[in-house]
Amino acid sequence: MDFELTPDQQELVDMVRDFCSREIDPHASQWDQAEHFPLDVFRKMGELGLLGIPLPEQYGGGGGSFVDYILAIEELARHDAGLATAYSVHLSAHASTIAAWGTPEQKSRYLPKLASGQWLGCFALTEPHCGSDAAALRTRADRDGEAYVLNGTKQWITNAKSGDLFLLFARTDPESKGARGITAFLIEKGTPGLIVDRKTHKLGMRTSETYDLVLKDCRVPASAVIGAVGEGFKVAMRTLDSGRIGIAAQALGIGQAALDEARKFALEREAFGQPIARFQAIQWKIADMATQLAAGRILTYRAAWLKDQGLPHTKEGAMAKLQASRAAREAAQESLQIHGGYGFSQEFPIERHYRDVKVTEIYEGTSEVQKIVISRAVLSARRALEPAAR
Ligand code: COS
Repeated sequence: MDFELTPDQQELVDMVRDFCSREIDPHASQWDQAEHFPLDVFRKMGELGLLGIPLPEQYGGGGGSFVDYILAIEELARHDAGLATAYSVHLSAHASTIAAWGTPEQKSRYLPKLASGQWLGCFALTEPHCGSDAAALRTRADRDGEAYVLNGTKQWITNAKSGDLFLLFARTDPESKGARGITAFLIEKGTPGLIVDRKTHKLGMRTSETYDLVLKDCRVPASAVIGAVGEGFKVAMRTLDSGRIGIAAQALGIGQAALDEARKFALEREAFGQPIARFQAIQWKIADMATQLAAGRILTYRAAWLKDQGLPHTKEGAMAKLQASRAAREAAQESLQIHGGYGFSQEFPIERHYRDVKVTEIYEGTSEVQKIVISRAVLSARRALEPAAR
């Protein structure tokens, strides 16, 4: 068992931190207020190699591990959680799915552009009537000769406005119900009938752009299918299995930022003649924040490590997300409380972390969905025999 980062991993974290302090920290608050997604800064992350960390080298990726990606997103989220959302969707939900399920043609056509940041990727599963119950999706893809014609509406699509390529899930068997008869497609920007529609104005993560997507007689060639026809739900679930580890890491980054701010404020702010860090009421909050985040971090790194070993990680990823997002939300809440009235103002970054963190308990599966995934794994007879289920 080894709990240390390798020298290369430490160098990666330092590099991301240095990049963020130069390119992101001076602007993060202003981008948040303006709901601005800084595409130019995102592309610079491509120049640094961050957008392709775990993608195969033969397609322009870095050939690194999933743990490396987790370390990068955690550090990025400490500085700008909205950019970390764009990063997670682009690399984990989108490009990594192409690497895992794409044909050689799809990989050579798309991965180099995605790894370099020339193209931006999106993931379109959720619809207005279904989020947690993903298998209830209604978007249709009807076969017409050598093509499919898609109709439907997708919601909560990160990166949609600036996006170049959409990984989208639709029902190819009109008779099917639930998880069967769903197929995944890769649809390029500019395809007639692919319409980026209403913008969603959000509580937090305001540096990531979120739009509805409407498909109106959108015709794509049969070669746009990724994975086998009818296997789309499995593609989506496998993608979310690892995506959730990334969201756990993102939550840890936000939670760490909240803890950092709490520490700084508590050491500087004086009340009743001494720094408030001297009061046990504050010390206990700091201790709880640090401990819960550390627990989330261990679960997150372990889930990422399992993925790197090619071992099952569905339950472990769900556990990581459940714990890390809860710890981070509580850390943001307590950090704001430590700041007192200042925490409620825009003068300190904690109000942004407080708004940003909430969605980590909602997207890529709510905490309640994570509990469904975990409890099913623990309760199933086969899984319950494994030591990891204890
Ligand atoms: N990996 C591979 N296959 C999986 C899987 C996984 N992690 N999870 C489920 N499947 C397969 C099942 O094996 C089953 O296949 P068979 O019919 O061949 O046996 C099929 O998918 C249906 O599985 P299940 O019956 O468990 O599906 P449910 O409709 O009950 O859904 C949950 C289960 C709730 C876990 C799923 O809908 C989910 O994750 N929802 C949240 C979606 C989400 O995170 N959305 C956010 C989008 S991005 S913001």
